[in-house]
Amino acid sequence: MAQAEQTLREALAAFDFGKEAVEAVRYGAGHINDTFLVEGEGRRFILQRVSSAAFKEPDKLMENVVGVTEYLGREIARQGGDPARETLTVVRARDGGHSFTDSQGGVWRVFYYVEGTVCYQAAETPELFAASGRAFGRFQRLLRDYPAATLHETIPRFHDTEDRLRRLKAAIAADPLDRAKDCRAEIGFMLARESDCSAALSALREGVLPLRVTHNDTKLNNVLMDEKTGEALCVIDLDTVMPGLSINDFGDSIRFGANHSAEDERDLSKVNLDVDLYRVYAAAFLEAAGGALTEAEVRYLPWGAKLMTLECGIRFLTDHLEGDTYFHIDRPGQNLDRARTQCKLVADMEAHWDELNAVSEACLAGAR
Ligand code: ADP
Ligand code: GN1
Ligand code: MG
Repeated sequence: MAQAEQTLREALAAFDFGKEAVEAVRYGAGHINDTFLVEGEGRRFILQRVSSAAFKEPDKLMENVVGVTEYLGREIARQGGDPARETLTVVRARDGGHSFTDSQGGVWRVFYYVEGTVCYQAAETPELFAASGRAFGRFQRLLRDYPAATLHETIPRFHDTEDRLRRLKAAIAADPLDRAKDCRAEIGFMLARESDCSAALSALREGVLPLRVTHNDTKLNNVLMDEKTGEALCVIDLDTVMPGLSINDFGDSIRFGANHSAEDERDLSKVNLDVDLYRVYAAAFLEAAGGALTEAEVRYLPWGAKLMTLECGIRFLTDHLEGDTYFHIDRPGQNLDRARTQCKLVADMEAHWDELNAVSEACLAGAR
């Protein structure tokens, strides 16, 4: 797909920002959509071109986003909160639709910018990380009774780790850019964990883990923190809200946040799991989920962390081999660097496996 800038003007004209000649600037650190900040009359907006590489059915995606944000808005209001700040609000296009399709087939949508918030790229303090845990735990609880059957699967097999490994194997076999030779260690690391890829899926198939409505992309930078209170305010990036596993929502947060390095850090000596951050997040997530999780889910939390990290590494490596068509990159080799940090974190989780399981047991004991 062409640069979003090529049709940005068309998109700007399709929505009413309250004044003529609005400007848009690239915004945020998401890997998937093209995000712009728009200065409208008296308020700001987020304008996004939905990734066509990630999302094949953007209309269905928008149906999910509208359904979920409206539902959350009602629940938040019922509990005395402020829906305008605590969830996203979709702004309709001039033609009344929830999105606009440009002359090249790109799909654009607009949200109100949630003012007075900060979006962090790293868990700078344990308190901050705990706050994000409360936000995602609360998200789980708020959506507990959401009619799951009405949700479209926006990315088929999104957290199907077995399928992700199959796709990695296909990319290794095809190796269109002759890159596999430089990733032998990472490939070996991932293929050696083939049986692990089935751990959560087997538990789901056997009825040990339940399917729930989950966020599926619970990175720290997918929650906005209140600038004044430091508390988590608004869970964003709702494109992958689908039926899924609670342990994956837990695990993806751990993958990204329970360490002190960037996702693409090249010095792997800096990439280490911080078990204290893991502990702090687990307690906050479970408390805010308000008993929504079963004992089996709590016991599988370490698997959620390990599998989301392994799976994300598999996805980064697959994208590197396929020519970086899915995750945005700013420099060559970035997806390989990302894959390497994920391998390092998985190895660290394995090294601390008993401690991670002890966290679950302590949480269960505390809840009794
Ligand atoms: P991606 O799928 O590419 O990650 P996101 O929806 O997460 O896209 O948006 C990218 C970034 O834009 C976020 O990490 C956040 O910094 C910012 N952002 C998105 N929506 C809003 C909003 N409504 N208000 C304030 N910031 C936002
Ligand atoms: C993407 O959209 P963003 O940047 O919040 C990706 C996640 C990955 C993450 C890795 C729809 O998240 O699955 O875990 O990058 N989102 C999608 O940083 O594929
Ligand atoms: Mg995001």
